Formats: sequence, C-alpha cells, structure tokens
Amino acid sequence: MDKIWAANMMSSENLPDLSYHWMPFTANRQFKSNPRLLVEAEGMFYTSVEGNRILDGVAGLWCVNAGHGRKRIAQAIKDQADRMDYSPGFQMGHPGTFELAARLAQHLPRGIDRVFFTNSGSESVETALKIAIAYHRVRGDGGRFRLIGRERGYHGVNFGGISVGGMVANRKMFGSLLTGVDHIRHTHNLEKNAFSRGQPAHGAELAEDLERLVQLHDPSTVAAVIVEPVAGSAGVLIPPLGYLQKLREICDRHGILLIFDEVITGFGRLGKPFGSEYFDVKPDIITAAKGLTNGAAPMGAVFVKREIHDAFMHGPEGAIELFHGYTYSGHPLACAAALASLDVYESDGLFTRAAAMADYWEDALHSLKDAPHVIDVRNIGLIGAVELEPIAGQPTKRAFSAFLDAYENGVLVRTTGDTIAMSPPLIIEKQHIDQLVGTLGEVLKRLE
Ligand code: PXG
Repeated sequence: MDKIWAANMMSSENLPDLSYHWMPFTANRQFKSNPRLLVEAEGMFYTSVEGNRILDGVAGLWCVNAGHGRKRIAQAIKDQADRMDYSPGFQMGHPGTFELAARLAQHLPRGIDRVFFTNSGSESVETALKIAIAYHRVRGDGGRFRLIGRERGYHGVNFGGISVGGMVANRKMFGSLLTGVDHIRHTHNLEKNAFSRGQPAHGAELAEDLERLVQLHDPSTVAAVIVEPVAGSAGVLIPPLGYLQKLREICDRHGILLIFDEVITGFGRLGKPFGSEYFDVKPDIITAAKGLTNGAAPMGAVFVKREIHDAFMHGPEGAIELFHGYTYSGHPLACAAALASLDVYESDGLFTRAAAMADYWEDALHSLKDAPHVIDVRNIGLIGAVELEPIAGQPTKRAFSAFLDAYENGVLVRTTGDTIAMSPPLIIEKQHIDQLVGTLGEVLKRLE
C-alpha cells in the first residue's frame, strides 16, 4: 500500500524531499526550511505531521464550510470512483451534472438557474467573462467588449482574472494582460470606517466611479462589471451600505452585465446561500467554487441568468453554442462531492448558520480593538479581519509573524498584507471562537 502520512510521522528520514514541489503563493525557501505540514483533519481541527491539533480559522482556504472529515462526502466520492472514474463532458454526459445543476438552482437567486461547471474559482471567472462578452455578441451587440473590475479585487490567477483583478503583486510580473479593461476605486477607508461592525456606513458614493468609467469609454463599449460582494483575498473589504445597489443601478442604466464573484461568499459564508441574497442585489452572473464541494474535490461553477443562457440557444440545432469548456467540467467525482455537500449543508442548516453565529463572532473579534498594533477590526457573516499597523519599511512582516505564532499555538489564520483574515467552517461553536480570538489576543501581545 502507498504510504499515507499520519500524525507523528515527521522525522528527518521520513520526510519527503521538499525541493521538487514549487509551491503556490508561498515563500518556498522559508517554508522548506521550517515546513508546516498537515496530515489529518476532523471537524474544526487539523492535525499537523508533528501531531499538533490546529483549530482551522479559515476553513482550509475559505472552502471547507461544513467542517472537515464529513463522512457523507467522502463516501460519495469513494462510491463514484468505484462506479465510474471519468466520463467525457463534450457531446456526452453523465447524470450527476444535471442533477447537481438542478439542485443548485434551488438555492440560487430566482432566475439565475443555468449552470456551467469548471474546476476552480479562477476558471469560473474566465468562463463568466467570456460568457459576458459572447452574450453581447450573440445579441448583435459585439461592440461591447470592455470589462471593468475594481482596485484590490481578486478574481483568481488566470489572465482574465488578474486583468480585471486589482492586486498589484498578482499583476505586475505578467506583462500586458488583457486589453480593454479598467478598474473602479476600491472602498477601503480606515479614516471613516475603522472598527465598523458589519457593513461600513461611508462610501456608497464610490460606486459613482463606475459611472465615470462608463462615460469615459462610452456605455456602448462596456460588456460587464465584476466585483466580489465582499473582497476576501485583498484583506476582507466589506461593501459600504448601499454601494452594491448603486453598482446594480448603473449597470442597469447602461445595459452592462453585473458579475458577482462569490467564490468566497457563496455557500453560506454570510448566513444566506449566496451573498447576492444577503445584500439583496441580484447580479446577472455568479461565479462560485470552494464551498461547492466543501473543498473535498476541485470544482467551480458559473451561475447564469436564464435569459443570458437562452440568448445562445439560437442558430442551427446541431451547432455548438459556446466554444468553451474543460476536460474536467462536471467531473463525476467532483459532482458526487458537490451533491453530498449540498445534502450536508441542507441537513445541518449550514446555509444560514453563519447568521446565528454572527453576533457572537462580531463581539469576540471586536474585543481585540485595543490589542497592540490593531488599526481595524471588521466582520460580516462568518468572515473577520484584524488589520495591523505595518512595521515601518517592512510591510506584511508583522501579520505574517502573527500567522506563524498563531500556528505554533494551535490556530490557523490567513494573512494578506498586514491584515489577518478569518473565515472558519460554518459549524464553528462558541468555544472555538473563544479559542481563536483568545489565541490571537495573546499573539498580538507578543508581537514586535
Ligand atoms: N475569486 C475569488 C473571489 C476568490 O476568492 C478565486 C476567484 C480563485 O479561485 P481558485 O479556486 O482558482 O483559487 C478566489 C480564490 C485567501 C485565498 O486566503 C483566497 C483565495 C484563494 C486562496 C487564498 O485570501 N480565493
């Protein structure tokens, strides 16, 4: 049998050679000199290869919404692997994709019920952008090709996603990116909104920046606007009250599609199935991934308004309507994982559980207000962030030190810039929140 790594197996002769794997979004040399390897996971906790239990404060990477080790999901994947490993998705199908799309439609905002499958959030974004541009073209409005994103937006790492995205480090190394892209201003404003609970009061007017760009380029050239309802990777930026509504109004005024990137906010993170419902703003297209399979298999999806889908369903019946798709679109194992995840979310009430925990979460996080170095605490649903004053001349270092210290002390968080971000599994209990925030409070006291 192949070796399966388990707790307490770390020793110099046991450890694989770490040099071959070029790790994603990682300081490779630093990591390999002091690796953090996880080998087991159950409920709210990971176990490291040294045998330490680590409270998962980020649901893996914002994806394990129902907590780890869900037997129903594991069993569904095993059963599917035994029955049929793979089936082609082009001009062929298997029942799982159709069943899953219909199940998903029950949880989506009304009218957004056509589903295209991908394998990741990044692929969902590329797919959504392509559908948006092609939609205008199939309607005879092919002059609409421009895409508008937002500063500090994160839409994955492929060329479309980094082009509409607004994280400088993710863009600057990679050449000219897509043409025909522009960005509205981000909404982060500590002077006015620091220590807001939930949606900040100030900044709805920043949506007017969209009107400015639309007028600059002429509305007839703009295909779509893409934003995260809550920006995650750029440091948990919560939309000001009224802001998303204004974006919707401006898009409506000019016939522009609004895409919500719900890779993070989908599947219960805010206490509703999707962020669109939470904010009561209906986009035209929603991108998703992560929680779709509870992180147990790679899968993404694009949810499209029925009219958009239907606009493609003209022309000869034997013609392919959309020249787009992936070898693994709707992979049987991922479908099995997603169907079982929906079962778990539904039976455990996880689509709305974040709403029940949000007040306790908020109070606990805001107890860190006066801890050393803290310049902001923000929260929404089961998302939280603590922003630290950067060390002069060494941005990101202070938050990363906090991440390392927390990990050493049994708590996993994420950092981006000098912000500590948290997004625990939605099964979190009060005692876990106490442990997470308690450990973080101790860490902040120790920080340089
Ligand atoms: N859109 C959004 C809004 C995301 O948050 C992606 C697209 C890309 O998804 P994939 O599956 O291609 O990675 C994401 C991914 C973090 C973190 O800690 C966030 C993501 C990924 C890794 C880390 O902030 N979000």
